[in-house]
Amino acid sequence: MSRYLITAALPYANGPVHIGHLAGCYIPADIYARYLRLKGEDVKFICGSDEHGVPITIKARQLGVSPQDVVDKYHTIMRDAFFQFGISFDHYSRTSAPIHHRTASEFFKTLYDKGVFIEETTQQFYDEEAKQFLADRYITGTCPRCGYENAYGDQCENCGSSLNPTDLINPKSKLSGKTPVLKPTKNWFLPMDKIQQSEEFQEYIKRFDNWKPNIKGQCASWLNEGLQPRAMTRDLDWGVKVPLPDAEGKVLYVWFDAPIGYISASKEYMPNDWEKYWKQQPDEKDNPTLIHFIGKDNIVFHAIIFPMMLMTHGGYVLPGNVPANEFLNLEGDKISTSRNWAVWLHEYLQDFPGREDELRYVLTSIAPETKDSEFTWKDFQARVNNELCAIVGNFVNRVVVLSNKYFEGNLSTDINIESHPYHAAIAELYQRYDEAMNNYQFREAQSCAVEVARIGNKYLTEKEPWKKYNAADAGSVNETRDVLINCFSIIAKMGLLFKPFIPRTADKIFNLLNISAEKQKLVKKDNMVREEDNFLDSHKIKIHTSSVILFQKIEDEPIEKQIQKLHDKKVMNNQQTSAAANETLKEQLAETTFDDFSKMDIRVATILEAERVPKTDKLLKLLLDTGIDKRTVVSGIAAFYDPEKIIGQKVVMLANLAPRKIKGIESKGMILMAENEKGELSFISPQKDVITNGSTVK
Ligand code: B3M
Ligand code: ZN
Repeated sequence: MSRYLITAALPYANGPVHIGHLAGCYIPADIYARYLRLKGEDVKFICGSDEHGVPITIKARQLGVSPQDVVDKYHTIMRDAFFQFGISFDHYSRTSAPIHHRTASEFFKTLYDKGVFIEETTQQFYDEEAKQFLADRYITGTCPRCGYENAYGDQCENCGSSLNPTDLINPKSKLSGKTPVLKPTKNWFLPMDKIQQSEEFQEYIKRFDNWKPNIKGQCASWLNEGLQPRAMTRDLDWGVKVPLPDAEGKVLYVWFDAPIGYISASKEYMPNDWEKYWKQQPDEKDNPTLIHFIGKDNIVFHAIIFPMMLMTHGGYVLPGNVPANEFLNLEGDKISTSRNWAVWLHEYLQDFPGREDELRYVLTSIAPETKDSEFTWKDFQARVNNELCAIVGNFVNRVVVLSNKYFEGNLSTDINIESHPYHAAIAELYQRYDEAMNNYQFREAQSCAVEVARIGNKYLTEKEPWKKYNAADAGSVNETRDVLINCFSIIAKMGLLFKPFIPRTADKIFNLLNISAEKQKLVKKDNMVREEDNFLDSHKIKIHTSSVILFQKIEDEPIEKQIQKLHDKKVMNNQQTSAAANETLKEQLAETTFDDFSKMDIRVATILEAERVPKTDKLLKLLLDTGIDKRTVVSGIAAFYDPEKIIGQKVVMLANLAPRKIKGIESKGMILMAENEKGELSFISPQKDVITNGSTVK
């Protein structure tokens, strides 16, 4: 028996969980944990809510509540949804737990005392009005690459460039709306460049050769580029306080404390034994195996940064595998929380009560194991109806109905159920199943279980007891009984293989056939994977029910409803976004004094020349006649206007905007545009010809 510590990524407690989370991480982790338990391994499956980080503070601010309120709400919603879907965590904790703060803090202190960190003072943006340093996400400004005016300090969502806050043109604090100032601040950096060179790390990364190609590939590209030191502390007030005297107002970087959450949750669950699942043992053979299930956006943190932390701390085992999945898309579009393009688990549970296994089955059938994949409601319906109902459920029910018809459910007899002719084919499926499971190929493993049901259906159809049974002929009665018992044996095996995938359905099968929990094991004998001896006892086959409906067919109507619901959400969401934009606008307007307004020199001008700015999609370089001078303005309107067609166009401009350089061109002023809720832009021009260049707008 080996010891395994299995983790699933700690979900951020700033929103509920959707099918993308389930398919990407929680179902695969659960399948693997359940599979290892079937094999009799010593497994601890650990997870919890990630309750720190900037997204949570932003959400709290949006809702006007405290970050603790936000995480309390979502922690419960997420934990309950996981439980309902049968995700069999041994423990589900949270990073706001005191034991986590203590554990993360001690971990940091150990690294600090060992001199692992580099202390460095850097210039960070500071909001003088809110009196605090600003996390990257709290700063917005114009993207230097594409001119998009609402880029974040870490990324422009328009062109996808990753940015530093100091790259932004005209940065503004999201807290006060004011221009932030640069102020020096000290932080502690993990010297990832140096650790990358260490012998221990070089030895560790040899493991990547046996990992899934998507992880190997991503890690290789990070390592080839060369890792950079990364700050492990942040100037923020929500999180685990930095345990140093000169670190007032600083917390641990969320990606430093979150993976330690796996350790603190283990401690909370096994106060006396947790080290057996985390630490190197006196005899290397006894070392536990650590496996992290995650989505692809978390690879670097689990395969590189966390191992570096464990390594520099010392004493811990390093991850044995990080089987990350790619992303699941929904009805042709990326799943997005902010756009509300998702199937939320709590909503699914309301709309399809008691049908958790159906969703588990479908999400595994289409799991994004090697590349992004797609969920559609029609495909969901087809897989439930054509596979679960028509193949699996139908087989079980046919056998139960026939057993009642001919034997009143009592088939108890003395036969060797392993002797039936399909035994060899099923034995082979067991080997394929086992190999696929060990390689984290859960789609393939699940299909082996379905294949067992296909074999059963075929066998029953060939034997056609409904034609052969004759109550007056003892030979035909016995043959029918044998056929049905063989079918139950196939059903029992199928139930065993299905257990990690659709556990509640498997339990229904085990109940039907009186198979106790101790017998639900996969064992290895003569190098073959198989079930326990006497797994199904032929004496015990007494069926106490007249029919068994494992799965209900899904009709068109509820599917149409779901599709409609998604599209309604999209429309509603667009309206909400523009409503929110209006709110912001109202606030901004309310704050503008007449004095502020009078400072603006707004006037009419005419476009004399227009050309695209090379290597950009959005920008046009314009020469304007402003009535006072001729000047160059760079404007992000290329998606809406062809340069050739706007020569001679009258526009309204802000003429006294401080000049700024965009793509190396000095831009003096800004053209004012009207924008609809889709973000489409239009010039605003005067109605009457008497308005000429230089006329002012007041
Ligand atoms: N909370 C990111 C995420 O939910 C992060 C994972 C932490 S795992 C230690 O995608
Ligand atoms: Zn951009």
